[in-house]
Amino acid sequence: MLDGCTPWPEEFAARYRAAGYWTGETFGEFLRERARRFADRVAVVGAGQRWTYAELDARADAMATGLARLGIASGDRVVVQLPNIPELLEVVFALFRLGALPVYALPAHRGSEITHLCATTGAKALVVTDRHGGFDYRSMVEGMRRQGTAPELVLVAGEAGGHVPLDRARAESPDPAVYAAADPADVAFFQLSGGTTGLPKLIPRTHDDYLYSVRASAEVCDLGPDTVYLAALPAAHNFPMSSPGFLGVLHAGGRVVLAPNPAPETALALVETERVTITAVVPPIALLWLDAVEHGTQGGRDLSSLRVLQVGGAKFAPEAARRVRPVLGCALQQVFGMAEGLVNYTRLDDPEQVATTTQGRPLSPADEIRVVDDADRPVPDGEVGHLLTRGPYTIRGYYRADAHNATAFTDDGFYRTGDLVRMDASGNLVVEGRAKDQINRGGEKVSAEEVENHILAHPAVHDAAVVGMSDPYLGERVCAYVISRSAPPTRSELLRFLRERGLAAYKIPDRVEFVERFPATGVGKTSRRELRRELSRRLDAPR
Ligand code: OOB
Repeated sequence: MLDGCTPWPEEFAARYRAAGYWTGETFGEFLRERARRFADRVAVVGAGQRWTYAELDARADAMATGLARLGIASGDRVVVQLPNIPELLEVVFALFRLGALPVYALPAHRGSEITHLCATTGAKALVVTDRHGGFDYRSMVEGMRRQGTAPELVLVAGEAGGHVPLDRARAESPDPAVYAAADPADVAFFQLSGGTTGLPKLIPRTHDDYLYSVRASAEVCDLGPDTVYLAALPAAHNFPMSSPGFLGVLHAGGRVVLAPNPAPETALALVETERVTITAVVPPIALLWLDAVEHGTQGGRDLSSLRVLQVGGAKFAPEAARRVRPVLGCALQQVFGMAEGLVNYTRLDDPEQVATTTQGRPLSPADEIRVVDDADRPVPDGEVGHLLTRGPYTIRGYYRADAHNATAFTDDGFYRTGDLVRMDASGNLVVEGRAKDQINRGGEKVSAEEVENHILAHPAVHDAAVVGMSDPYLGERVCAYVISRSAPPTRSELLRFLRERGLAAYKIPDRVEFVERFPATGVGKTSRRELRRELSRRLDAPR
């Protein structure tokens, strides 16, 4: 396995192979085989384009050949930061053909995150789009160039500026000599963790483990050639990629429709015109859709094709969950997953009570679940504890992170999810809270420590503590407590400072409180728990 990664112990690998979970297929072969089976069916629709399976396959070949001529070879890492456009699929399958490894960044990431991803993975190239969501990615790259942190090769979809246009990278005729066979047991790509530490961690996923989760997810979600899946969330995230996501849909021979954004007027129009059957959103988007259909501008839409709305990434309140069927006329499926592996689903034939009040049960019979107390002892049935997990598609370690891995995993290889859950009598998990220093801002994960480090870089800041504050719409927002030196920066100055450091917009604090000192724990550490309490008192106080 790639240096810096933790393999599954041989006995587990042998077991997963014997059970038929790990089949030895690679992503390169996956598309090839799908293209043979479903050649003339439409595979992907988006940004004014409509490609069949055969076209997607041919484009991946042409792009692979072009990328090889630009110097990309087997084993190279390439940071891919593309919005929901068909080229995202073309590029990643081209990289798989070459045996190169995509590093999946989200469109919301900025210079700070992209620099870190490029550095940690030693990326050979970076693929971005020109503009998306009001942001110019070329200027981000230029900023990185000035600091000497951009890879030499930068490909741009659209108007390339001074960079290599993606459209011109494609070779006229494919050269099969450049394709390289990958080892199915080895790393296929990197996902990004939501993070609880100073810098986001990289998650190495293998062909064997990820393709298993894709196949099993497609089955649990009952996908088939008639499936039309709307990718409303950014497709590089694990949820719309593999739970069952666009990969699950390609596995089943269905059609992937890429939405440029999840706004109700964009996404629900696509549901109507493309006859979408299943889609996936985070809770705040589900709320927007419910309101837009029930009380707003989208009431007249024909959503009759929609069979399943998947909601996950953050806790979906039961009150909102119960509105899905009456308002949208489809089933609700809750999805509680993580880029590290484990994905739980409520099943499509579950009683309404289960679908609206639980976060489902593990995808695989081989997923091992432990609910434990602070000393790793199992809690009594039905009680809340820390969720630990191990299984055929859950990583055994982050990339190049030995010190962090020592605490993020148990000695026997269970991943400490940081989630507080209870298992109800039906065997389904209910997420009750979180023990990790992470803020879940409507599904977007923010590491408190990462944001604190950026605030601490401000010369007028003495200390910083970042906590989540509850929010009716996003679930949580980001609040920064700051102790300043003699001349405190203004709020807006501090926020501008953070933006200029190239921090993703969703990590920029929604609220800043300047204080004299922080409450301390017994040993004198800053008590984020006490700060959260203080904050909720403040928010509850009459103005
Ligand atoms: C998904 O993946 P990540 O890596 O962005 O975040 C994982 C974390 C979980 O550990 C948990 O804290 C939270 O997000 N989470 C949920 C949840 N789904 C994820 N918390 C409560 N209820 C849920 N339904 O977010 C992700 C990956 C694959 C599929 C779905 C979500």
